[in-house]
Amino acid sequence: MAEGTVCPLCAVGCRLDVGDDGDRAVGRTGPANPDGSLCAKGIRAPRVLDDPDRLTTPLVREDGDLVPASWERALDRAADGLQGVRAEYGADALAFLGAPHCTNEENYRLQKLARALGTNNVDNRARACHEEAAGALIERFGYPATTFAADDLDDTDLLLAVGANPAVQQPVFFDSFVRPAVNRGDATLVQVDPRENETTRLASHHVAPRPGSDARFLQAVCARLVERGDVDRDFLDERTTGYEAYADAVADIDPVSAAAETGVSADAVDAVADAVADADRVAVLAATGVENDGGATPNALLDLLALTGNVGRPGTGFGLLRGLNNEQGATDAGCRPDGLPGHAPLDDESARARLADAWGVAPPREPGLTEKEALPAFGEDVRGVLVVGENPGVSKRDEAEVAERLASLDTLVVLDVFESETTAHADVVLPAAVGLEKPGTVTSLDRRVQRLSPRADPPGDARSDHAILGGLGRRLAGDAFAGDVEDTARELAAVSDLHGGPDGERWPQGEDTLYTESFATADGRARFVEPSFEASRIPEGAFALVVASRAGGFGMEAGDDRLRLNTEDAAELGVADGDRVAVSTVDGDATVDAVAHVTDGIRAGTVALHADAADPLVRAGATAVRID
Ligand SMILES: Nc1nc2c(c(=O)[nH]1)N[C@H]1C(S)=C(S)[C@@H](COP(=O)(O)OP(=O)(O)OC[C@H]3O[C@@H](n4cnc5c(=O)[nH]c(N)nc54)[C@H](O)[C@@H]3O)O[C@H]1N2
Ligand SMILES: Nc1nc2c(c(=O)[nH]1)N[C@H]1C(S)=C(S)[C@@H](COP(=O)(O)OP(=O)(O)OC[C@H]3O[C@@H](n4cnc5c(=O)[nH]c(N)nc54)[C@H](O)[C@@H]3O)O[C@H]1N2
Ligand code: SF4
Ligand SMILES: [Mo]
Repeated sequence: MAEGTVCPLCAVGCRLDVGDDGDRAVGRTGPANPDGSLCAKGIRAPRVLDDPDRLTTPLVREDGDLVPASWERALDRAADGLQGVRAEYGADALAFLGAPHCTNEENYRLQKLARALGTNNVDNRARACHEEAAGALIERFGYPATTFAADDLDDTDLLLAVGANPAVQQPVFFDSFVRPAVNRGDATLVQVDPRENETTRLASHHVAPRPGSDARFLQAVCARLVERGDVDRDFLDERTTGYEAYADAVADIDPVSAAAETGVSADAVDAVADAVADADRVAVLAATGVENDGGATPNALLDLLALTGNVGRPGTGFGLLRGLNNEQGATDAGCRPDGLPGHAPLDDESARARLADAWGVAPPREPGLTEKEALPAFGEDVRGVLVVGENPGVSKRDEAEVAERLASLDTLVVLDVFESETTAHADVVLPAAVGLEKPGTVTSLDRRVQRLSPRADPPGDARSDHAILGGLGRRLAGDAFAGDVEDTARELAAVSDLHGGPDGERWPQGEDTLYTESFATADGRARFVEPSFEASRIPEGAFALVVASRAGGFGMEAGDDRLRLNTEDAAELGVADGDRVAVSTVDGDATVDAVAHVTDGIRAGTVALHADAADPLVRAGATAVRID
């Protein structure tokens, strides 16, 4: 029996316990933190337990104000609100948004409620941080998930980190599995990122394509491999489809013009192609930096792996470096509008039959709205919303717009542990327990499903999301929502091909490496698709903008207002290190102030800002900026 519980913060999945002082966590040995270490964030995780701002009682809106209410009354109000919308406008006027901080069982219950009421409008917001990589993985390999086991990275020869900063964002994963492999001399780390970051220190090679041109760089590497015959012919013949058409298409990409498009030398293309060809085992580590080009970069990375037979063997494959603690599990449990629990397609008849058996009603067949599609429809096609443990009220896209949308709903029910921009618009707020206070399972960034063990009681009248969703579900859909977390876990195991493996093992059914025999596609083969690339244009005199740390700081990190600016560019602009500069969108719609940080750690023509500082620019849709 594993000790302690799982860290409630990030998808690394370290084990920890609450220390004697109640304020700090102590590490417990676990598969993700084999030496029992924690990062600075994890150590502070227990602070939430005694936070005086925790929600401790249900709230309902009366005459414009949120006032305390009994659970009976609050749940009745919530159920009546949602049922009223369904009766008047139909089930597709409801949307269910959850729950990357919640357990697999809670997420399963949430999507079950949506589908039992007749809609596939169920999604989770953390999907957005890996949307394009996940989409490419589904289309090409089958599952939106890391294909390898983190502890197999000690067999890897070449690690390719693209748009990722695991040294900071997944620190214990990095220190447990990446750093040792590189330091032992077994693995080489090559980094592709427009700026240097903390991960760069471990890299033997840092390639900095112009922002927006990573895909072209990687396609040129693939073209080189194809041209030189450095491909795995047996793998291509036996395990893939579409290679011939793909090879024809990349034959048109020549390294010299690709170098001009990307601002990276043709030699760098060759150097990375050589490194890939020389390695027996190649693994990719990709995070939110690959999400900027409609899937072109993740697709090029999957091309590279499939071309060289670097998937389906230990120490090879694609690492989807998930962010929040159960972002992987929320999606696996079915909180996606286009897939059922266990990533079964909506039209999978055997999955549908199992669900109908468990629920008494089959899920709808038509895909629902994604969260991104649902938000603009609030107040129009979407009238009633249930939000579990996320905060759509804060959006990099447009805060005021989202606030207006939330306010225009007929009914909004929110399960959270704190008041937020979203609870401010709610008709009913239901106080939830946090990860350290509840049982269930969560799934790490490499598919490991670990059991939680409650370390404290929820404050006041707060209840687990599982219990709250049970209360709502029984009111709205009857007895299918009875039972405890164990019952839900058994049901999930019965309806999903992925769930129900041994505690602490990876899905599916304890498999460490995905796709050893076949891919999870219709014909069992990995698919090649036509490579796509659209060059982005940076206007004369403007700089390409890179935004880092978009994932925020779990509310614990202060943003930084430094503008990273290349030494040559600074000289040309007459800006010195420490000078205050104004950073504006090209048309001048939005401007932010920043402090120049002059460095060779960013390529010329490109500047970088922390997400907090860049927010107004990002909301204005800026990919290029002017500096004054
Ligand atoms: N402005 C802005 N926008 C962002 C980001 C950002 O940093 N800033 N980051 C982007 C990224 S990478 C991501 S992953 C998403 C994250 O988006 P969200 O999922 O909205 O992220 P959080 O704000 O971490 O958490 C949402 C809420 O969950 C609550 N919560 C925590 N644990 C539990 C629990 O066990 N039960 C319940 N019911 N509630 C719980 C918290 O109190 C918080 O109010 O946002 C994206 N958008
Ligand atoms: N301490 C802490 N850790 C966290 C979180 C947290 O809030 N605090 N949040 C978690 C969450 S929800 C998430 S999603 C993850 C995010 O984890 P990451 O995605 O690793 O986070 P970032 O540092 O935002 O981005 C990584 C890199 O992408 C690069 N990048 C930006 N644009 C491009 C581009 O066009 N091409 C390339 N090649 N690179 C680009 C940036 O320069 C940056 O170095 O972190 C998780 N871990
Ligand atoms: S790396 Fe992630 S899971 Fe591990 S202690 Fe830090 S925040 Fe928690
Ligand atoms: Mo995220």
